[in-house]
Amino acid sequence: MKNFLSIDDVSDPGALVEKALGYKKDPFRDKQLGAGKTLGMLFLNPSLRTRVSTQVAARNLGMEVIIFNIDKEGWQLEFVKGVVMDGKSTEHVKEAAAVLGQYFDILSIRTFPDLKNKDEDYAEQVISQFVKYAGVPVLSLESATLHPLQSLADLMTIQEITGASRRPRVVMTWAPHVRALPQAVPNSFAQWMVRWNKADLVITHPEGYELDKRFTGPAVIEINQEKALEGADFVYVKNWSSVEPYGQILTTDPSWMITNKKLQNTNHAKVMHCLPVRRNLVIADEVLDGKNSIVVQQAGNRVWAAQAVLGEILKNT
Ligand code: SN0
Repeated sequence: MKNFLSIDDVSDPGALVEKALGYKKDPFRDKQLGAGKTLGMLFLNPSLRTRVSTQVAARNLGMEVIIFNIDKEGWQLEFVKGVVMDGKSTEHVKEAAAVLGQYFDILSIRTFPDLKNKDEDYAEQVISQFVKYAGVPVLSLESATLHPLQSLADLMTIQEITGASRRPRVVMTWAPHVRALPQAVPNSFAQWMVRWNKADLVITHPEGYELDKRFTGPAVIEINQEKALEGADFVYVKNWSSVEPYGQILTTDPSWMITNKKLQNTNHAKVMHCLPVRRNLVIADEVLDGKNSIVVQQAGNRVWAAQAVLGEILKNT
């Protein structure tokens, strides 16, 4: 593996899930693999789980980590080519990425979309320029349209709970929110689930919240949430803003919130969310505090997912 930007960088998702589960059982089995290597972590946006779990994962492999909150502590970066830089931005990504590539063996980046222009966000103009100019492997810590480390941890969690039993029914449901959020988590989850092909994926959302087909592919879309949830083994809850028109809140209908009543006709479904989650807006307290919630286990698995990916990249660096 060279870069890790999406599932397209993964030749065998099932094997990567198994590798992550292996690290969970034996965290230090490759503790020399990253000795003498440094991971740079650049944040253009906030992070809790991704930041800390990746740092722990890197340490388990013997790596050094340097974190840079470039949005708060760096010069304002320019990403547009050929502009006269007489405005707010001080430094072009061409120099910034190339320089950072001199300091690290692997460069990781978190960058959210602006949610203003779909073409720009979906072209991944921030992370793709780091790939172009850094000259070292680049690892996504969530980009404008995808969150692959999250998705790997999600699959790992489903695999861990399902084991060798029958193919589970996984329902990803939209839930209300007060802010316009990226589509990165649902896009990525759908893409990984489809490619992994070890579960049946159903996506439910109010009309108008259709995700880009390039990520959801053959997944079943059901706009009746109650019908979608019937018989679910896993309910993956997430808000996202609309794709068309881009980045809008079309409804905040509270009846889409996940409550115990909503879970009544599921197959004792386990409830997942990438976190952070706004209680009693997205998911009710009774669910998050109940026995069906696996959000903490899911977040815990972020370490092993990050370790599996770093382990793969380190093999080639
Ligand atoms: C981000 C998202 O992509 O939805 C990060 C998820 C890992 N979530 C948020 O930005 C939540 C913001 C909020 O105000 O609740």
